[in-house]
Amino acid sequence: MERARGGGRAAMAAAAAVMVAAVVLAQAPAASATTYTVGAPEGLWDMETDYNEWVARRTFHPGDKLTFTYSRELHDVVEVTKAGYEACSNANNISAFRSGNDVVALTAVGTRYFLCGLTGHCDSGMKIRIDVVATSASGPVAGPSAAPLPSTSSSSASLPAPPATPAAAVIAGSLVLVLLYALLPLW
Ligand SMILES: [Cu+2]
Repeated sequence: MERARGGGRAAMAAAAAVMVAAVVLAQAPAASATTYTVGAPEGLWDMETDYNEWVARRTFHPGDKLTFTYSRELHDVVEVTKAGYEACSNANNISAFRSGNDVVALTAVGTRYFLCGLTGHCDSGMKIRIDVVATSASGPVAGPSAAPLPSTSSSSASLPAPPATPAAAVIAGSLVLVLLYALLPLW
């Protein structure tokens, strides 16, 4: 009888631990969402920034956001189709922004295309293609071969590395604590 009751308590404790762990894990993706200011830190949404290079050094996942920061007198932001991106045409635009501080949510996996709608700006390179890729289940792989630069310029030697998310360590620590608290009353 005593063994059976003890077994029941252990099972409940284990179930509670699993539930708490599930909650912790469910919150992990949201915690790692990132807001990127387009072109920053070296540039912004302007005529000088190399957006191909900027994009190549970053990985975008669902839940991330883009912020386009610019002078409203000088630029705007138009989301276009692939065809519009390639032709620098905003004739069939998906949406347009002109607040000077526009936030765009990257909600799903896929490719998004943005350009400046002012005459000549897109042709001068003011357009950006964002590939939104699924977050890998095993977490970010911060290997030494990450983000190869298309062009080797000496000025890019001191690029700040994207911050590594210690989510896995936090989750592991939480799990240990949860299990400790759950099993403590049994001793
Ligand atoms: Cu412009």
